[in-house]
Amino acid sequence: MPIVLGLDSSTQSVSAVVLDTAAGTIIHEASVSFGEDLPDYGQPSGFMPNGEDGEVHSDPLMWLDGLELLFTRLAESDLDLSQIKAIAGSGQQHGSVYLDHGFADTVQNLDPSKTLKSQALSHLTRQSAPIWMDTSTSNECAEIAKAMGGDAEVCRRSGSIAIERFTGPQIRRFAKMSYDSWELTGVIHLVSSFMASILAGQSVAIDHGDGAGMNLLNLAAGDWDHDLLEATAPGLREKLPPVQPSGTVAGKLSNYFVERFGLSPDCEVVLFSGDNPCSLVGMGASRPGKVVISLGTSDTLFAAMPEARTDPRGYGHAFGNPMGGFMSLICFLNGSLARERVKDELGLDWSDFEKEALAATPAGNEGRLMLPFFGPEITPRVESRDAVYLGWPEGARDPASVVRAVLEGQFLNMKVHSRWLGVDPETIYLTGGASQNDGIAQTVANVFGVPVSRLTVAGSAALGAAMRAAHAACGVALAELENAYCQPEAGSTVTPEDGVREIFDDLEQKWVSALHDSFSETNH
Ligand code: XUL
Repeated sequence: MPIVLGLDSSTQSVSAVVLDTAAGTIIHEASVSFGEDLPDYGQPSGFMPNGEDGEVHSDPLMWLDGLELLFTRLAESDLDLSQIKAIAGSGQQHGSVYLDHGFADTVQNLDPSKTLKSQALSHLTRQSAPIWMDTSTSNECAEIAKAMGGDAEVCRRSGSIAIERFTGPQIRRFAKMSYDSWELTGVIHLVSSFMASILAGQSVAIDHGDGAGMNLLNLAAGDWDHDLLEATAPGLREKLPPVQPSGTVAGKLSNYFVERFGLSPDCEVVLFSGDNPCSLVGMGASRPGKVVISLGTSDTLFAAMPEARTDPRGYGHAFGNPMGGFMSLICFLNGSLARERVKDELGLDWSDFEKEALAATPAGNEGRLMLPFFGPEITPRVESRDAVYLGWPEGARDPASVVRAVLEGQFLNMKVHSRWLGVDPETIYLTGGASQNDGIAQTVANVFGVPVSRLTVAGSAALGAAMRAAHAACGVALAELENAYCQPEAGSTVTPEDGVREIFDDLEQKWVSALHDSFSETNH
């Protein structure tokens, strides 16, 4: 059985995992951090700081430089890259790249003696790519909803109400604000399909998993929705790649990677998907039954669904499940950046964060609570500029209780805003950078009142991508891959502490009242 490569082009880094599916092992992992490895771009967290009006953009050329550096590192390792039979990937969702009509030709004829960046540069009709953290498109969301006869209709067709970070509203804003550049645009790619196009040496399709995060795909039809396209921007149909099932083999690897890094000309490229759909696969959760919480730049909660169910309040989304059917997803913007802010403000390092702070305070924080929204939040939809602290004596916010409060506040928020799924999980599967932290896992178990399990691999998006490559291009059975790669780490399961259920039932009520008292949630 074959050796396959999974890539993950995420907000802060681009990373790789290589699987030997015959041995059932991970044989290599590598990563490039945009902030640390490519500091000249001035994007320490992978996006341009200080965007105006809620804009958050990244430089797509930085992603290409990152991809190239990643392959350089892979080629310098002791791996024989010519053994890789298939590649698939994952991309941060919703981000969009705007390219001219010449891109398709250039990508088919990439010159191995030049960098990717130098060849893509002149084809960008928009120099930067809006990413999922962008909240600048409230007007466009309202306009799309109005044209469609209301948000309920947008949700019924696309699986989500019109959402600021989703690609359709972002496209509309670009078409409105920069019509000349819009007219020059020949193709709009998602991060996933852009990276896949570079690898496959052709402008490839968008997959059902990531395509559903655009407010443009008709979920039931599995194709672009004519009315949503019309409501979004003029001439949009001609600028979108086709949509295809996630398991589609796009073609052979571009000669660029063969010549430059020694990969095989027979290596196949499978369509990339979004990071959450890929994580669903990497967590062994692509068949219904498991609920996953992923702790990353954003935190997400997701589960496979046999049918597309939508959130009546508009907070959750239905996406395509790369293995067929659908998945639900709820995204929380104030994820690891909020946790890091607390950690930095209090001058802690990660071990303090976990051990001292949580050990020094009781579950439930003696009723002290935080609404942990250090910036705008999308679930719930609040325009916050700082966290709200309740229950501390004046001027006496000790660091330990603040640490506990940010974690309990984040997980209470997840619990409250995932009820619409109607799923009572028996176990929660935790992934993402912060999931390795025992204190954080314990807090999730306490707040949700169920055991928390962790898998051996932290990067479930790259793993899921690699599993998709093995399944789609090499015919390896999903069950076999799940047996090998998606088992809980021995001894890693954390169960709720005794007697915490009542404490958190009580705290949840207080937390919900505090939310209503402090913010009027804005919904369009
Ligand atoms: C999901 C979302 C984020 C990004 C992070 O809707 O916006 O989880 O996918 O990369």
